[in-house]
Amino acid sequence: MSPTISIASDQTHQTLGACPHDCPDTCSFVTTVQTTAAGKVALRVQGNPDHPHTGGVLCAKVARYTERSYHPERLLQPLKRIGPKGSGKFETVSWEAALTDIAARLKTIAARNPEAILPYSYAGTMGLIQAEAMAGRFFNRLGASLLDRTICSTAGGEGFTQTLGGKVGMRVEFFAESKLIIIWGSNSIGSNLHFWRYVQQAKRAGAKLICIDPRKTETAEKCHEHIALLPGTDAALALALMHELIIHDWLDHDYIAQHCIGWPELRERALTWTPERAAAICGIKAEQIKNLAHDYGQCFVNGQPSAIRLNYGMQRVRGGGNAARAVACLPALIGAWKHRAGGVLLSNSGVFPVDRAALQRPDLLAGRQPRTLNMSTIGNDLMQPTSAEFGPRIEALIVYNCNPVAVAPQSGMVVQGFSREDVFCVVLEQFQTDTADYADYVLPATTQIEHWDIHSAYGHTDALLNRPAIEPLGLAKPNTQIFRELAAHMGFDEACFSDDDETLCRAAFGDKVNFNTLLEKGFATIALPDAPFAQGGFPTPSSKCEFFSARLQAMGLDGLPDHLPNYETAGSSSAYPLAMISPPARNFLNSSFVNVTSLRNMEGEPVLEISAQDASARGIETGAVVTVFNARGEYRVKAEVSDRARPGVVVGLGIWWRKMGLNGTNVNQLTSQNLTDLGRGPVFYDCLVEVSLWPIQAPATNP
Ligand SMILES: Nc1nc2c(c(=O)[nH]1)N[C@H]1C(S)=C(S)[C@@H](COP(=O)(O)OP(=O)(O)OC[C@H]3O[C@@H](n4cnc5c(=O)[nH]c(N)nc54)[C@H](O)[C@@H]3O)O[C@H]1N2
Ligand SMILES: Nc1nc2c(c(=O)[nH]1)N[C@H]1C(S)=C(S)[C@@H](COP(=O)(O)OP(=O)(O)OC[C@H]3O[C@@H](n4cnc5c(=O)[nH]c(N)nc54)[C@H](O)[C@@H]3O)O[C@H]1N2
Ligand code: SF4
Ligand SMILES: [Mo]
Repeated sequence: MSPTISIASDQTHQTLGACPHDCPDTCSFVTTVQTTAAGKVALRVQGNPDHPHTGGVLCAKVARYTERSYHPERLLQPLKRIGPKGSGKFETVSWEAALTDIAARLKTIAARNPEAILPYSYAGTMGLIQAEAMAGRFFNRLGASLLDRTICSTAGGEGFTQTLGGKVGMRVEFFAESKLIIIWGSNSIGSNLHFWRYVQQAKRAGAKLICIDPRKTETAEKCHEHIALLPGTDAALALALMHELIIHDWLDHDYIAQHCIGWPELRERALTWTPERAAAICGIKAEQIKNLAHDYGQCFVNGQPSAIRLNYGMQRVRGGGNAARAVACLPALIGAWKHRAGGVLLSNSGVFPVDRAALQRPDLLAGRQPRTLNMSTIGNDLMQPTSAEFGPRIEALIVYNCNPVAVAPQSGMVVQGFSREDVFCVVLEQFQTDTADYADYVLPATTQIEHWDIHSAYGHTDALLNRPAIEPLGLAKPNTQIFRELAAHMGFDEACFSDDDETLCRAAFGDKVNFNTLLEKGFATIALPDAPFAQGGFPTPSSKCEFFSARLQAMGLDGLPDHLPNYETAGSSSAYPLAMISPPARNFLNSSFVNVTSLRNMEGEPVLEISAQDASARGIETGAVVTVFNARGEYRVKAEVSDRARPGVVVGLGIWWRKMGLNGTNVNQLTSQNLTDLGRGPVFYDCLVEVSLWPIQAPATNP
């Protein structure tokens, strides 16, 4: 089957692909390719009009994907470090020289203990093949340490798994039919644009929109109500909402009796959460909670569907897992699941029949059980000596699809770890990121229009196929090919290291998704019921919605959801009185695209949003350079006095590259390596700071 789907003219044709980025929308796209004497050139990338969720539209970032692929600073040759770590000084080397030396170094370390080698990756590409397919085989065969990939979603994911049984929920398209949509901890317009299209349809049909977010985002502005609570107080709000449902008897007693467990216990807990008690914690008016409950309760009374769109914004705090659990309980209380346009959606990634064992081949561990290290504490872990508890000191890092020096918490320590002269570091990258600056070898990787991949999604329920539109640029290779060749240099001769990328794509879903449909249309819809839990049947051990979780209790944890105060609670420290959150920027994708000039021009420069009240108390005006600091470090940035920030909360938007920061840092210089209550996730939005005009006498900086 040829990758050409239509002939647009003599010289151009179109190839179907999928957006690789860590975004709930996983768009289907069409690349227009021109064939020239010098080879194929991708002219543009556009949304696939035939894919309903994409609707022919891409976000501003990926509409400029060719600018990324053909960027003058694309890494196109293997590089070897010649300057000190972090200096970014490299010379070009041949693939053969690089792979020979890397294999020799890894063999020496593995001969002592392969667990001293750590793969470090996340969702730079969400593709199942360029992410962990060949890489998983390689590291399993090697017996390297395993990585717990917690940096984004494990707290909420675990909260949902303990309550509903998995990352499952409403089908996104049915939000268009909801009568009340609560957007909770998500800036849909910025980071889930195609969901917002369904919200617009619902709004036109009369739905009420409520946004729950400390920041007055572009999404909050367009909703009918905005509840600007303090970061990390969502569980208190959810419990007080339950309180109101109980005292007004806006409860679906049948649904609760048939499809839920732990109601008497949850009822008792919720009755302790009066709106007044919660309002004091959330920093809002009790009236707002009562109104929210009224709107939610009235949907039950009137038999109308109400839907909650959670995203990951509210679970990046100490109690994030409990907060997600509390919200996951709400639809069952009013029987919202009975409607296909009712319920809650955090992620639908759990519905995809991905055959991870076929891709990553854990059997290659051959009985070995390597330790698991948490990616969210990489700063600490790189500084650990060998010990019985920790195991061997980390001697080698292989980083791909991730930029930890910019995105991992408490970067002062991450940088210190990556600076270790005795850690051998290889980075597979498309660009010279903050992390690549610390590599011994940088290996050039292809972009999405240069390789095969296959995708599940987390904001809709279609599988997608991505076919290469052009040949790899320069000497760049797909991650899979790099790991294949590295395997050969290590002497790994298992047949699975010869599987090509198309074979891997076919193995991802086996016969559970029709590969011919993917080849022809670029996407295939997973067959699912319209209203998955209308009759209960949750994928929990009890098949019920578990208000009370016996599994959590068995782990020594609270069996019921509760509000757990932040590690760093606003107002609790006089030295650092402001809570800082650092949510995604609209024109970047985490730290990706920061180097694409047109997008950076739209985003402007790094800023700290601060309320007029907090700014004037510090003599700060828009445009002033301020220093944002706490005991972990300092970040220098321009202030923007803005009503997007509520009093007591400052917003450092987007994960800028450190090297573009005024003092070579970004927001993560300030965040901590504390972990969430469930899922061992990071607490990016549980972070107290102080802000002063610069220059000031900042306290001595601890890493
Ligand atoms: N344009 C763009 N899109 C993206 C990304 C990006 O960087 N840029 N990142 C992608 C990734 S990796 C992810 S994980 C997804 C999801 O990314 P999310 O983390 O869900 O990001 P947002 O949709 O911005 O929603 C976060 C919102 O939560 C708010 N928030 C912060 N703390 C709290 C809190 O304690 N409670 C509540 N209720 N709200 C809080 C923030 O102000 C922000 O508006 O987005 C993806 N999409
Ligand atoms: N302060 C703060 N920090 C955060 C967050 C926050 O909200 N606030 N959000 C967190 C979240 S939700 C997430 S998911 C993480 C994300 O953090 P990361 O996983 O690091 O995501 P990106 O910043 O997009 O970086 C991905 C890198 O992968 C590279 N890449 C893309 N495709 C390929 C490929 O095919 N091959 C190779 N070799 N490389 C590729 C890109 O060039 C890019 O440099 O950041 C977290 N950090
Ligand atoms: S980043 Fe998200 S919205 Fe943009 S093209 Fe990719 S999947 Fe679609
Ligand atoms: Mo994420």
